[in-house]
Amino acid sequence: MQKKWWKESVVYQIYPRSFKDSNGDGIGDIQGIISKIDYLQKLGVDVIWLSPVYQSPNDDNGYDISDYYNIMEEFGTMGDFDALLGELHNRGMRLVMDLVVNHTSDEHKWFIESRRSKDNPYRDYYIWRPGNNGARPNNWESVFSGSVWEFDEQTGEYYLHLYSKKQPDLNWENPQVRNDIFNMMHFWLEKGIDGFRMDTITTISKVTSFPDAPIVKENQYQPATQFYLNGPRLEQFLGEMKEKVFSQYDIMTVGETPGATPEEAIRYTNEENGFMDMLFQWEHIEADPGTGGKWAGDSWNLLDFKRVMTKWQKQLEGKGWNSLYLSNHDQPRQVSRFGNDTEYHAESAKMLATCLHMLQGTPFVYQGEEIGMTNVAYESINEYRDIETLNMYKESIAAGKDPNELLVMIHKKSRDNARTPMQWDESAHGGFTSGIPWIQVNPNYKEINVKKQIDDPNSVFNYYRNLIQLRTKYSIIVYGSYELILDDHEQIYAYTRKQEDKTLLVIANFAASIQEFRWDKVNHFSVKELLISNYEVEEKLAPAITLKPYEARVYLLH
Ligand code: TEU
Ligand code: CA
Repeated sequence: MQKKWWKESVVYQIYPRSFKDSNGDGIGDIQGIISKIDYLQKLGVDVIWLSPVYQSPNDDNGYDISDYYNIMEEFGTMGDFDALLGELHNRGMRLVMDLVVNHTSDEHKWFIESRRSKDNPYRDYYIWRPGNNGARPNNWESVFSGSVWEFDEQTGEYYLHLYSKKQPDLNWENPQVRNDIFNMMHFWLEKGIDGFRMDTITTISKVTSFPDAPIVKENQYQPATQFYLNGPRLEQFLGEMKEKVFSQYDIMTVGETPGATPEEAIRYTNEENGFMDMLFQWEHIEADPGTGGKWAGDSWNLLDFKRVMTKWQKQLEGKGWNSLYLSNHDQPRQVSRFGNDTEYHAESAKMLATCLHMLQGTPFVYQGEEIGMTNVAYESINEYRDIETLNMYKESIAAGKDPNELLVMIHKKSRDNARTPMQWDESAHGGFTSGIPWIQVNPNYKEINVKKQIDDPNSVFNYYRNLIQLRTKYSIIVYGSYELILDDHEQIYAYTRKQEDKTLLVIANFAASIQEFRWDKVNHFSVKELLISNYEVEEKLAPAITLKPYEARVYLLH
């Protein structure tokens, strides 16, 4: 297996709007990020992934870009951006940008031109179709509710938008579109950025006959991922991107790939002829992302989780590379979703981190995760900001659903769970802003905040710090091979990592109850070191040990 800097790194994702406001307008910004680099360095992460900071009307918080070559005014200037990049590089840290090229904003100059007339030179930059006897071209459902087609009066045709109607999909079939995108990527790479996180990259190739999707649910519009996920020309487009752009730089690339299988992942990420370094697989966080199953509820259980993680660990081993994440700006907070955000808040936050960071792959920490930030439950829909949440709510209310039931679902799954302001201290709005934040802070900021944790050796923050340090000291954590043990245990996730004559044993109790860990192979080993644990425990490892609620331990054996 090749050694690579991005395999040895830990990535920290910043959602700039919610990270730190420097000028009191209630919106996080680049100067705010710069003011927290010391903090990030203390945590020990070495790669920062910035969610989009490009110019945008913010229909989807920057994932709708109106100018790829400029910084969003609310976030600062290109000068601020250059300063951030310089500061990070001075400290030996790296910066990865979000690459959002499945779509642009409808306020991008290409789209403004495109919608003007059928013979405009930019017409084919987007996907236009005539109506189907006065109806929409097909029945595909948008990820953000409603149809994927929006009628445009000016030319009497419909344009495709998989996401919001203010996010028209680019037409990747058009070689000029690809060229313009590749040039834009060079612009940022020439500035010296260290890679890209590629937003919804596996949807750029569509089945261009746009057939109706089969009816699988009671709704006017139907999920149609089979016609646009991993589409017919995807690998050709990615191959071109690699040849014309990626291959010319020493960078890190990670694709967002909902619904990808391990087979696809190996094709996309293998070291000889893959297109990207790693991808975000989805199986462990959403059983059924393609059918709008997100709001339907969680069927999460530990046996499934172990099975899915093990499948990805084993199948990619030596062939591709895993990214490791439980949280991002689109997902609920991990401690609320998979752990226990009340009685065992700190214990379960640490346990989840241990379990994830000891797997093979590159760990991603989402802002606030390192202090155990939790889901939020606003009482009124008026406090929500996320377009996906608001569209779903409107559509469901129109269909006669009960608003209280909808709020329950939203409390569990809304993307705004991850987008409440970063909790820096116990002052107003968690120290995020001196003004009024664009979205309300989680009311628990007085208990959960950076200031309280930073000097407390037992805090979640310092646990993350220790975990990240371990990675830099023990190459077995990066490169060791993975083996699941106690396969059928319903509450304990335990596995080993092996490298030469060394073995790492990772034990994580996912339950709020006491569990017995019993492993007959213990006798084959002797304990070299207890590397980390989230309770005070003795170094020794017996064939049977009693695990406290959410207890986690990592042993180095030989
Ligand atoms: O998300 C792509 C994606 O697959 C969405 O379905 C996403 O999972 C959705 O948030 C589910 O709740 C990316 C970005 O991460 C997301 O923030 C953007 O809204 C989206 O692309 C459009 O750019
Ligand atoms: Ca600001």
